[in-house]
Amino acid sequence: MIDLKEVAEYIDLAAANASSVQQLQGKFPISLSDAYKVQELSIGRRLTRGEKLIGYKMGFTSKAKMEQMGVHDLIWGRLTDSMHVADDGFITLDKFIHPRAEPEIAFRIKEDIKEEVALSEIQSIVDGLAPAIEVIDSRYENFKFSLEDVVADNCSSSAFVIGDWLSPDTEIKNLDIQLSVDSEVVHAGNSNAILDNPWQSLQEATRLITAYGDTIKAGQIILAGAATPAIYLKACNRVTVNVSGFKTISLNVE
Ligand code: OOG
Ligand code: MG
Repeated sequence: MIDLKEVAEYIDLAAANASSVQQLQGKFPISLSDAYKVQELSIGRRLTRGEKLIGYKMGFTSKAKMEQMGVHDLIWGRLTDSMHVADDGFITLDKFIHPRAEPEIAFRIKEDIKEEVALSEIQSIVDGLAPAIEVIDSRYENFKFSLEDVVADNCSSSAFVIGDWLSPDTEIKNLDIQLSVDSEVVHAGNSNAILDNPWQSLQEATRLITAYGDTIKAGQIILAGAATPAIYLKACNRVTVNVSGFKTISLNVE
């Protein structure tokens, strides 16, 4: 029997020490449902250390991401307050293993959500929309993982920047999105790359997260998943994300 607490400690220590570990296969071969349990246990360790759960993230909601990482299933992970970086703030490379950045859209949830919400109703559960930069940092060697590996590793979540919240009526479909490094556009995409409609990602989040047994709470944030491939970060990079109609946001790497 694999002790899921031991697997959670293995992943949590890799993240806390910013040092990569071997993929679970072989050492800890676990099922997908056990991988979600490991995620909960490893985030539980962070919550015990005083971090607060402030939302969730969706992953592999675009073909660009699925193809870049070789995983073709929707996944979800948890966000804590310690992952939040102010717009135009800094991250320090030595706190990460091999961080990458990607452009996202964030939803702020208006009311507690305990069950799946239909796509036709989904806008009514949001009170703010914002552009976001997600920093992902797989705890596995060479940024390589299986579906179970990445889920156990909290879907590579490591940091995120959120722009100013705009009204929930703001258009988020069919918007141009640009990911730039040092003022050069590295990836250009469209918000409809996120499940053909970014609202669909929030719909899936309500389905998957409530099926697991979590309540998405009023005020929490959901990241919709990247619209373009991610890029590796290097010292002194300044990353910006522009989602048309929203103010450009940025992240500095030191
Ligand atoms: C896994 C997380 C995927 C997204 O936006 O699709 C993700 C990874 O790529 O390391 O965050
Ligand atoms: Mg992401």
